[in-house]
Amino acid sequence: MSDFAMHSNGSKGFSRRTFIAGTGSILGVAAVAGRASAAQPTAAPSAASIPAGAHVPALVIGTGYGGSVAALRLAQAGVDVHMIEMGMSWDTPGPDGKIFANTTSPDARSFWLRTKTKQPLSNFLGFPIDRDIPKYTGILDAEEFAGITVYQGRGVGGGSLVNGGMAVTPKRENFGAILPSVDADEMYNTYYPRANAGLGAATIDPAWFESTACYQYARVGRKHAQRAGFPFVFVPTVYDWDYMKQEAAGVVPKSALAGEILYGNNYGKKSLQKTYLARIKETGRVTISALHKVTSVSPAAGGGYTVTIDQLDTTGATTLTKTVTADKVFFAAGSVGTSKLLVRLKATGALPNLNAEIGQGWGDNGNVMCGRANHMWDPTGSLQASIPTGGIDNWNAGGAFAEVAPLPTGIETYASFYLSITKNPNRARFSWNAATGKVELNWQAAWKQPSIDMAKTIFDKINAKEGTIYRTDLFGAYKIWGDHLTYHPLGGAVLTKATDNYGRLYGYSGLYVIDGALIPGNTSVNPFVTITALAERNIEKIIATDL
Ligand code: FAE
Repeated sequence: MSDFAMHSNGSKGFSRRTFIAGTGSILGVAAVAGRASAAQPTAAPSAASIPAGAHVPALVIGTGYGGSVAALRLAQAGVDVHMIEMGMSWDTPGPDGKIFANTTSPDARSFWLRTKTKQPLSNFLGFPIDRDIPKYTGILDAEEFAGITVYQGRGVGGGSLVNGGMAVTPKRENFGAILPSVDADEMYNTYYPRANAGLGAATIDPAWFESTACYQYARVGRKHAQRAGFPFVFVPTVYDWDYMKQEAAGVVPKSALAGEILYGNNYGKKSLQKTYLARIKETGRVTISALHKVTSVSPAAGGGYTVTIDQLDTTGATTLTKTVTADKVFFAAGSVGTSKLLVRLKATGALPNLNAEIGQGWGDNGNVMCGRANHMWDPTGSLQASIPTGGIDNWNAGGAFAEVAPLPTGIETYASFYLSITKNPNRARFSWNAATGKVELNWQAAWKQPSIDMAKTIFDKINAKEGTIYRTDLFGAYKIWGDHLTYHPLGGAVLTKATDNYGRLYGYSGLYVIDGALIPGNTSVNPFVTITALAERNIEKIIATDL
């Protein structure tokens, strides 16, 4: 079984050997060299990967927003840092010449250890569109809990590899409800600007927005919003707008205009790989171990912490378990990753002094999706830029901010599509199930109802005004609401509850949380700018006082 085609009908004939040779990292290349005819590839250690027995001053778990900010600022302060990332490095093209798979043709690269895709839009015209793929350490994880599927990025760059790139700073008037213990003046004067500059956030050229075919869907979305009395607001993104203009002019390879997004953008998007992680590389003080997963952190006999790490191959199997020590450990594995680790380590006795707030206060940022069916005389366009650029703001009146999202199918769908962020008050808790050896989340499917009600404050009104109806074919047969998922997990180790006001974990000095787990469930808009800004604030304080 050395060929993907033998056990997949969705792989488009990828050969496993060529695929692994071409994709992901030095690890992948080494794996091929070492296993030519073996059934399962084994990832050999690359020169950069952390050696067993190593001692590092600072170890960062995860390479998303929080982890990248922490590593950059520590390195700039003269601290040597090692980052541990369970996903691949995503720096080498596959046999098709591209690093990332297209949204319209998912393959092995698309999903984290699944044999079938689990696309957020599961249906089209009522028909299921998921397909078989080879199991591989792909880029998008659709992690299933009892009541909700949580989508997350896997690889060096975390969520920045797969996300929509909407870089939204919450309205200042809403900030007090988002992070009540954090000084808003400091955030809006210093840390939000620092985060936005570091991320390269920029707003679309308004004149180009008005004229380009690829944002017709957004102009239709704006028209419908405004006719129903709602403000449409432009939001900055981290896409390179000059590049997108060149895509539209046909002079560079297409990415946003070729529907790339969920499984990575080959060009144009300023993921963390192009921003914070590029600057991290320049410091020369940070090494990154990809395909390495932290499984335990516990106090070391001589001070500091013992960290246990599984080295993975591209089937997800552990090929080596390493133990290292670190003076300081930063949990930046994302809201779900950090919460799962801390809950398990507390329950199983590795970190028993963590407090009872660990695992609490988790929310879905009120995510809910829906589509509307437009009239035949109101087309949204067959060419749709995959990067959303605006939203409908009804937060204060109705509890919903709806991003006007693309449906980049390449054909005219006469549909308008939206991801709403709502003021859903429900909060869930992670807990350890000793019988199954797993961390569970007690979110219940019915807890999305407030989100649906809030989204309806916008879309019922638009439908009434336009004489249109909801699409019922995108999330199943006759199902209006995409209420089974979130893209925006937040909380689980909340600021001032599980940690102090700067992310220092209660119970252990030298352990920090520095990612979306700190934020109590909702940011009123898309979250990565707030996660980045909070990390900038916290690491500045930690460097000044703890090192
Ligand atoms: P994150 O970026 O998830 O990074 C955590 C990293 O830790 C990941 O690379 C993991 O693989 C790694 N990891 C986890 N556990 C371990 C372990 N045990 N050992 C080693 N490594 C580990 O965390 N947000 C926006 O603001 N705008 C958008 O337009 C937007 N669109 C999105 C679209 C999609 C499809 C998705 C999935 C998310 C989107 N988001 C968006 C959310 C955003 O990407 C997310 O809030 C941030 O990435 C979270 O940042 P963190 O640093 O908390």
